[in-house]
Amino acid sequence: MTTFLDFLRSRRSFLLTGHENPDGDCLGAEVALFHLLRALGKQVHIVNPDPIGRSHDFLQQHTPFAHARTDEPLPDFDAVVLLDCCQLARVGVLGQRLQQSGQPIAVVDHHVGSDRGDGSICYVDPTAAATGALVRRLYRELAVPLGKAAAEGVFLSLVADTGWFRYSNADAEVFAMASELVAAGVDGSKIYDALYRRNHPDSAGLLAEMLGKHQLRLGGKLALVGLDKALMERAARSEFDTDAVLDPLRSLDGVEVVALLKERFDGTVKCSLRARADVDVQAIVAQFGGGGHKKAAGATMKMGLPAAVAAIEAGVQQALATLANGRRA
Ligand SMILES: [Mn+2]
Repeated sequence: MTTFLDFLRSRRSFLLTGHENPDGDCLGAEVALFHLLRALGKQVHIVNPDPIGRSHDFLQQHTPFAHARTDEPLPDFDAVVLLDCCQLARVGVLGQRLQQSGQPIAVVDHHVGSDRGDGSICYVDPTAAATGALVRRLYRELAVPLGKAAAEGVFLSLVADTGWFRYSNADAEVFAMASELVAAGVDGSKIYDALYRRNHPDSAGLLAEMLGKHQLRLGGKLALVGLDKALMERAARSEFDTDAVLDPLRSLDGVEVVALLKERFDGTVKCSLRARADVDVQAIVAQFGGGGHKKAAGATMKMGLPAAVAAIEAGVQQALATLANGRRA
């Protein structure tokens, strides 16, 4: 932590970035760190590999976001901070450009093993519910008061990664922070509406179609949905968040693991796993070079959709068997 704070103090201009298709935690943490560094008198730019999605565009009211899907040169910077991920490989083409810059790379993250990523300076705590919570701690360490825009960022991080306080990672720190953020003027219901109540009219039909494709396997312990390229393309056109299929499947009695597999145009499959009980899904995706948390993890699998479905089923089956053996022992 001290080394990390010294790093923030010693550098002049920062480029903040995160993983491809940035989610609420990534964006919220970027917002909070942007305003922290500005309060310290630093120059700061947020440049993400992808543009900000429509549901998160309210953040741009108080915080400027750029993305690297243009030919524009990068702003000047003498430090990079990777948020909510630890590998330049997850930052798309921008990752290579940042590596080539030769500037030091720092990591703020809460994923398992992130201290072994591409950062030369790390502030990593896998017990933290969200990356935004780590940035909130930095404000305290540096005795910088949290402004309204940064408070919204931290709140967004917390709700994104705890499923609006429903997951087991919603610990005392999360609720204490949330209480303080609401007291500071964050309007949670306004943020909820901005995120989830402006969906494209096609969304209901897409959700029904995707849920209709679900299969229950392994005696009902695995709920799995495979989405082919054509359906993914239609979802992208309506900016449909495919994660919406996870919760209804997670609600089924007896389901221990939910798997969402999305076919991509480069021939790979992006898989997302969610565990309801004791299964460690991070260990399952690790076999395919993925990562994440014990109860929520993902990987990019270099194989076709049918092969990926079979591989995930085998991985979950093995994990369930290991768990059963452990319980018997
Ligand atoms: Mn996160």
